[in-house]
Amino acid sequence: MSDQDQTRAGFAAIIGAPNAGKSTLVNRLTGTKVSIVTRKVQTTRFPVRGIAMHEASQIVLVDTPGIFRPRRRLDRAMVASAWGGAEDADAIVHLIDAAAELAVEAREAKAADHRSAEDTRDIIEGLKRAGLKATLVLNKIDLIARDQLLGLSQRLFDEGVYTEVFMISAETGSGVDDLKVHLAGLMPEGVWLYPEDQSADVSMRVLAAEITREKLYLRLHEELPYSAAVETTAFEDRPDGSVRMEQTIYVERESQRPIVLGKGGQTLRWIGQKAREELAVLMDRPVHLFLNVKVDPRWQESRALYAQFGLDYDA
Ligand SMILES: Nc1nc2c(ncn2[C@@H]2O[C@H](COP(=O)(O)OP(=O)(O)OP(=O)(O)O)[C@@H](O)[C@H]2O)c(=O)[nH]1
Ligand SMILES: [Mg+2]
Repeated sequence: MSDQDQTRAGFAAIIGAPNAGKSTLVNRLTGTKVSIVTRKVQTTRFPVRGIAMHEASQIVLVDTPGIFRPRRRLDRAMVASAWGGAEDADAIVHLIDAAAELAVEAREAKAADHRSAEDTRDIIEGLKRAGLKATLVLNKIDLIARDQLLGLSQRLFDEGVYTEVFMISAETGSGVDDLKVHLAGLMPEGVWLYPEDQSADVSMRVLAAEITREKLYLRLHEELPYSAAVETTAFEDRPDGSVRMEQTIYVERESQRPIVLGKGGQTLRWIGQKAREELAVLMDRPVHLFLNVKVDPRWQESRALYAQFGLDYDA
């Protein structure tokens, strides 16, 4: 076997503030949708694995929940799992929304940019405390002028926690290939952890629930805050080759049920239709999807839900 044939495989954790573009990057690197993306912060709730190949290297990308100052139980579990993903990884990517950073520096920032920059500071401090080194990746460069990036990357690099800097747009794909080559080189020598043609490691039940949650947010991002969850309660392969699924959307308050249903049930129908269409393409077969809405003020306190997503209830 020549050097070229030596297979490599390992884990690369993508950490960053909420909304930095972590899930967009993981989908881009794997070339498929493994993780849902929305304009809302705190979209990703549990680590999702996407698998990318470069030559003889396999990179198992761990898309983590955003790291921020946690208040509720679900927040704590999400942040703990993000750090857990980083500590166990062979490579850590710290993804930063460069547009938000620059807006703060230019004093043109919105509240969300300030939060993002504060979370970035916390992550840098966390890396320092844990003695971890990361690859710095500045994202959303499609939104900013190139000449502003140099100063920003220098200032961040001077923190002493980064080994390399990349500038990318996860959305357009600019710079992403270089990053992939770099990560491939950081993977330790070893046999592949997944078949070469597999691009995700997330159960269809969970991914299906995530896709419905994405449509829910897409349609109701203003009206319905963070307080919804989706669970796939039945998943059945039918003899005719189709799949029959039932899902429950949990909301926290009775007043949120009519919002999800919409007038004459049309909002729920739209969500179901969009989710079904995407699932049919993803699974390459017809999908029958049945949604119902339940009010459960305590879904965020349900141990079963945490277990389903591999989160630590007691974090
Ligand atoms: N303009 C631009 N927008 C981007 C880019 N990457 C991501 N976005 C947008 O940023 C928003 C957040 O993207 P996500 O991929 O969901 O971010 P995330 O870091 O996974 O967010 P959480 O899961 O909430 O922590 C979405 O609206 C994306 O379309 C980029 O390179 N350029
Ligand atoms: Mg995400």
